[in-house]
Amino acid sequence: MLKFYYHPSPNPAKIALYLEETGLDYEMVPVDTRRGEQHELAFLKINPNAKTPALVDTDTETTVFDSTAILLYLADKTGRFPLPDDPTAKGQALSWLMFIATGIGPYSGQCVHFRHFAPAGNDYGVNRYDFEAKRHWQLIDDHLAEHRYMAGDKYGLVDIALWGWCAPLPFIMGDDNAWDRYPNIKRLFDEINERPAAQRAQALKSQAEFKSEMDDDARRHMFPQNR
Ligand SMILES: N[C@@H](CCC(=O)N[C@@H](CS)C(=O)NCC(=O)O)C(=O)O
Repeated sequence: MLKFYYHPSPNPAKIALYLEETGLDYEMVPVDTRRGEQHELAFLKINPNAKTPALVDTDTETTVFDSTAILLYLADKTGRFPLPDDPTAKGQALSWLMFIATGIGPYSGQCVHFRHFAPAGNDYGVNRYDFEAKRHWQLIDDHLAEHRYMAGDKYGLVDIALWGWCAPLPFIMGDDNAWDRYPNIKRLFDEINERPAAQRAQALKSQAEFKSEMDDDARRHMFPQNR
């Protein structure tokens, strides 16, 4: 049995999609980060980084945190959506997977922070992260202009990782029309959204009550540097 520590946000969404695609038996454990549950001692034993997602594999008593580590762990454990065997294809798949983990995720996250949540007067930060987020997403769009999927010729692990970050793209960019800039990502996002597994992954958020307001209390939990 897999215990999946989840919040309805981009990195956990990757794991929700993987679990739904594979039909693995799992239990969703809500972690309401706007209520500070990521800082509870029991959760820190699972993820000392105090973020979602995390996974406990009770079959092997293994704990895994960080979305990309979880994807690789599950692909290795189950053989579903594996990395390619061919070294060249594997190199490409790993490169794009890590580009999403270390580029798309952190730059988009900081872009959201400075654009929507930091106190006013951070023009330098907004400019820096807006530029880097746009540059990263453009590299993905350029790649998808030449390739139907992120790695190889079929839907796979890297597409699953990318999907997690696609839904908030207009919010990240602060632009309701942001999809106009990224037609190739939109094509793949729409294709994945048609998959029943993606619809089940999106519906997971309705299985628990997550706080939606970003009030002062939520800000204290999410941005502890301001305490
Ligand atoms: N590198 C980590 C990042 C995890 C992360 O930033 N998770 C966010 C949700 S997308 C979170 O739990 N934020 C709560 C907080 O920062 O307190 C991963 O890929 O899992």
